[in-house]
Order: sequence, then C-alpha cells, then structure tokens
Amino acid sequence: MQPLDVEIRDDVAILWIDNPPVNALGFHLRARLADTVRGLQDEAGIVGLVLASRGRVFIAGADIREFDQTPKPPSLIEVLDCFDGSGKPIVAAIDGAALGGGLEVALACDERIVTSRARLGLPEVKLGLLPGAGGTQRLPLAIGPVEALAMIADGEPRSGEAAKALGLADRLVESDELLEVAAARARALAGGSGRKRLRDVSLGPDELPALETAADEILGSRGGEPQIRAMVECVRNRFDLGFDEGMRRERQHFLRLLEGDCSKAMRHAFLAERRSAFKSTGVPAAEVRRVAVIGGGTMGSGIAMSFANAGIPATIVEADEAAAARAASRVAETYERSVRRGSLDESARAERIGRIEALVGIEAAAEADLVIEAVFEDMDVKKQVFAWLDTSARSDAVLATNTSYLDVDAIAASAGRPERVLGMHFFGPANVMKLVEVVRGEATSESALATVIEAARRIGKIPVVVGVCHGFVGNRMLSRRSEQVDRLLMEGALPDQVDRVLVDFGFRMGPCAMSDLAGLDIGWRMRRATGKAAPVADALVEAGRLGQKTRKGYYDYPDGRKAVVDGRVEMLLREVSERAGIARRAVGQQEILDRLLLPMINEGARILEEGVAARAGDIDVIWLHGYGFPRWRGGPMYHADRIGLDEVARRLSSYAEATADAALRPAPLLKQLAEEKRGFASLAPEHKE
Ligand code: 3H9
Repeated sequence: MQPLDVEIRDDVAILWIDNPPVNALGFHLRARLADTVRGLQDEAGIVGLVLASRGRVFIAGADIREFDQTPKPPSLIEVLDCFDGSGKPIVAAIDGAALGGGLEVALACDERIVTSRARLGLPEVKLGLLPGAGGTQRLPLAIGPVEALAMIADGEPRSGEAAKALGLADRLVESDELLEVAAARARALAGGSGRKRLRDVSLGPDELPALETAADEILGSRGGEPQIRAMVECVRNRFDLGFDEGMRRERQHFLRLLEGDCSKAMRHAFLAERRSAFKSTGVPAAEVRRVAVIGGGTMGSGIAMSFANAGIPATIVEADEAAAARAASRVAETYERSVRRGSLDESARAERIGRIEALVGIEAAAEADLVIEAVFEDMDVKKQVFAWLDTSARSDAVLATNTSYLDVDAIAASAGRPERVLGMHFFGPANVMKLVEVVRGEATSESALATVIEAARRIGKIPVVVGVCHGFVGNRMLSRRSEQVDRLLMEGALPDQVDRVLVDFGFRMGPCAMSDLAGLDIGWRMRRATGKAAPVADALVEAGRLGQKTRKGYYDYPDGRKAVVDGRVEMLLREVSERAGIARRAVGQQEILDRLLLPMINEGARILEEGVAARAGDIDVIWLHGYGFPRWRGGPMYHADRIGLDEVARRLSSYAEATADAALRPAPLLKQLAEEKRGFASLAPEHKE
C-alpha cells in the first residue's frame, strides 16, 4: 500500500497521507512525498497542492523507530527543500495531531488551515531532542520568537483555536469544509501572490530583548537539560544568521542530541510506555459506564475523581453516613483547591462533582460495570468486602482490588467468581499519578483484563499488566532498596548522604525524605505483620520519629515541611550500629548508589524470570511513573543494560561478599544474561529498538 495517494480536484492536487497507525514520516513516506511534490511541478493543469491525511492523526512526526537505524535518504530536510523549491503553493489541511516533524512539514507549507480537532506541537523535547527539520527556524517566523521558544520548550500541543490565535494557523474551519477551503486557498495563492514561504520572512531587532528575557528565564530553570540550551541557541540564531545557516546549526544539534544517552533513554521510555499494556488477544473489552469505589479514603476518593474527570460517573461506597460525608468533602476540597490554583474552571468543577456520589451500603455498587475496592490494607477486611460484592455486584461486573501488597488470588477466591477479579494498584495521589499496576490473578479472564485496561486508558492512566506476588513489581523492588537504606545507615552512612546520592542521580527525593513524607509507621506496621525487622527504621519509630507528621523522622521538620539534619539521628544510628556489633565506616557515594539501585535491578531480574512482568520495559515504565525514576535514565532495567549486565553482576557479587548479605547475590537470570553478554532488552524480541 502506498503511504500517500494523489487525488486531483479540478486544478488542485490533494496529497493524501495514509501511513497507519499515526502517519509517521518513515522513509517510504518521505520518499513518496518528495517525489510527488517534484512530479506535480510539471503537471500543467495543477496550480496548487493540498496536503491532507487519512486517519485521525495528521502526521505524528518522524518515525521514532528509525532513529536507531542507519538513516535512509531523503531526509526530512531534503523533503522540505522540495517544498521550498515548489513553484506551486502548498496548503496544509490539518484535522488531527500535527506533531514534531508533522508540524515542521506544515510549517514548510504556504498556509495552514486547521479544524478544532487539530493539535499542533513540537514534542521533541520530551524525547531529549529539539526539532530537527526547521522547527526552531520556521516557528519563530510564524508566531514570534518568544511564543516559539515557549512552545518548543514545553512540547505541549496547541489546539486549533489556540493555533489560530497565535498566528500558527491561517484559518480555523469546520471539518467538512476543510478540503474545500484549503483548495480554494491554494488556488487563490496561485492566482495572487504565489508562494508565501516562512523562510522569506525575517525578524525585526526589536523582538530580541523579549527573547533574551524569555531565554534567561528558561535557562535559569531548565538550563541543565542539553536540549533546552540547544533550542535557545537555535531560536536566537534566527536574529544573527541566514536561514540556511540557521538550519545547518539546528541539524548539528539535533544529530548530537540524537546520539546522546539522554535522548536514547527517553526514546526507550516512549516506546516502552506504548508496549507495556497487554495487547488484547481479540477478546473485546466491555465499556465501563459507571464505577463504584468501595472506601472513600484518600486513595478511594482519588480513584473516583480519576473516573469523574474522564466523564465516567463514580459511586463511593462507605460504611456509614459520617464516612460518606467525609469522602464527599474530601472530593469537594480537592476540586476546590484546583479551582483556586486556576487549573480547573468553575463549570468543570461542577460537572465533575456532579459525577461523584458518596453513598452508604454495599448495595450502592449494584449498578457498576467496574467495582474497585479501596478499603484498609487487611486481608480479612478485603475478603469480607469481596464476599459482599459477590451478592450485590452485577454478575458481569469486573471486581478489582486496590491492594498494594496482598495476594490477589486469595482475595479473588472469596468472591465466588475469581475470573471477574483482578488487582488495580493505583498510586497516590490517584487522581494525579498515571501508573496502574493491573494485577492478573490466576483465574482472571481475558475479558476482565481487557475491560480494565481499556478503562484505565480511557481515564488517562498507563496500565501495566503484572502477575501476583507480594508487592507486585514496584513495591517488591522498592523493598529491596529500603533494606539497603537501613543497612547503609547501620554501616556508617547518614540519611542526607544517602538522599543526596539519589537526588544527584536524578530522583526528586531521596529514600529517607520519601519515608518521612509517607510516614515511617506504615512500613513498621507491615514489618510487624510479616515478622521482619529494619533496625534503623524501627528504632526511629520507637523513638516517636514517624516522619513529617510528628515533625521528626530521618530529619527534623521544625516548620512541618523543610527537612533539617538532626544530630540526634546520628546518635541514634550509632547506638543501632553498636547494638548490632557493626563498626561504622565511611561509605562512598558509588557504593551507596550501587547498593540502592543494583539490588532493585536484581529483584527485577527475578520478577522477569518468574514472569511477574512480561518485559524489562514494563518494569521501567512502572518505575518511571510510580516512583519518580528519572526519565532521562530510561528506568532501572534500561539503566542496567547501559552499565552492562556483566558489570552489574560483578558489582553485586562483590557487595554480597563484602557485606555478607546473601540478598545481593546476582539472581540466576542476571547471571545467565551476564555470562551470555546480553541485556534485559534482548529477552523479548519485540522489545528491541
Ligand atoms: C520528530 O518528529 C523529529 C523531527 O523534529 C526531526 C526529524 C528529522 N514514530 O501513542 P499511541 C506508534 S520526533 C513511530 O498509542 P495515540 C506507537 O508506538 C517525533 N511510531 O496512539 C504505537 O505503536 P504500537 C515527534 C509511533 O492515538 C502506535 O503508533 N513526535 C510514533 O494514543 C500508536 O501510538 C512525537 O513525539 C512515531 N513518531 O496517540 C509524537 N508515534 O501500536 C509521538 C506513535 O506498535 N506520538 N507511534 O504500540 C504521540 O504523541 C502519539 O502517538 C499520538 C497518537 C498523539 C500521535
């Protein structure tokens, strides 16, 4: 099938782009686009060209999968040189997303006609890149340098209406008149001024001061990102250099960034996110029209809001009137806060609140297509809820538990219809965080799974399918890291030293500050239930240091929020070390980093071996979206592949020996891959980049 076909309408040629799924500018499409534009120059009866697309995306940009292959000509720049060289005007008719290279194509056209379904943006920044086919050169000429820099740096698409207001689009029309208007504009340009190329426009020097101010601002906040520095320079070049030289410099930066570790990791993240959801085996998903959430605590109300925000009515089910009222006011307060912050307008608030009701009694779940249990993390309580649901929920409803650790199969067994039961592990705050670990039980049916994945996507979440085990993927790996934090603190490290290492690595927060925020009593209660110990964390709890809520934890919080190092914690650590008979020593930064990350990776290897996660990339997605792993590092398993698994195994073995900690010994799969000189990415063929 051709990725582009031509339709002749009187004296105008419509170039229909048709390259599913998203009209990415792969090599075939690029070649065909250039040939077609060139070929139409000699067609005497054709006065102008219209570029339109089949499908709901205009053009999603360059084909990201080609970035790791040897480039095949023509490059997108060469294609756009053909546009520039055209003797006939070209008008872009945009009725969907025009992103990255897609918008760059549109910018090389004479005019852009859009509908309100259009989304115009340059998201390259999110791939650690800058636009590489003239985006940094043509966009400032279309909308001015300040707006252009903002748009290139935030990477967010603008709506058709916004694009028209910015001057990025020439006209905003209804979908059914798009082609007609675009063809008429091509004809009018041909009969009038002829070409209207952005490259012939120039910026006046009076626009420079505003750009300098905007550039200083962005460099101040994000100057650490290499692509930000490059894009500022490129936009500035529009004042100092000729168009062709500006293009050449942009290309140089693009190619340098493309080869850099940061962009490679972010491209890995992009593709892993799209591969992580379970691909349906053809079993259709049932539509979720109404949900019920059992338990209206922080998590339950956050889950209900996620659905309401996406237009799906949600019933919060509580045990008594007082609890239902508390849940309703929790929801109201959250929306109120968003309105005060300006992120939600009054009418959207009213609509969303109108979709949530908080009722008493499990019978209130009877109408729901999907019921999500979010009660206290206690097996007996959960079993009781599922037994009730068995009698009150619809027989075809999917029943999900939001447990973060417990055995989903044991919970499912108490429902009498285990095939309709699975886990939906949301991350707090549930109305904000995108990750959902979808836990597939032993008996979970494909249709229940498909329904939940589709529902999660509809509410804008990133679902990752995982298997049943204690803590699933994320928390299971996290507990390996927590064990090492305790050990490192006992061996001689201090909380701020441990935290600094992870912050320097790219996490927003270190593990000690994180525990203080969450509350140390949560882990303590869990350890008590499972008969485990963490000498340092336990000693802190026993000293009444539960974290921010008691203004004392690993740190002091004199004002309730800002962490201050407290000498008493060091004394407490010394006592714990002494009791354990450990002579404290200076622990180096590299050792801290290794001992925090490598045991998690080791656990990830066990998780893959057991089939709890299907792909290493799925584990990365979980860590990127649930635990703040820095995106430009790609995720823990990708990071391990970058280090080399033989090196990871070697370091783990040496720490296992030095600390006599058997948990640090390389897992069998890690050992095997290390010996075979392979990476985790090689495990799933479809995962190769
Ligand atoms: C660029 O343009 C550089 C230029 O400046 C310079 C060049 C010289 N390439 O997201 P979905 C696949 S950089 C290859 O689920 P949606 C995706 O992997 C690019 N494949 O759909 C998935 O495949 P599969 C700048 C791509 O409807 C399938 O399409 N552009 C690309 O939720 C469906 O994707 C961007 O960063 C691509 N560019 O959302 C835009 N895009 O089915 C990236 C998607 O095998 N794309 N695929 O898993 C998007 O933001 C969304 O895909 C889009 C559609 C909004 C378009």
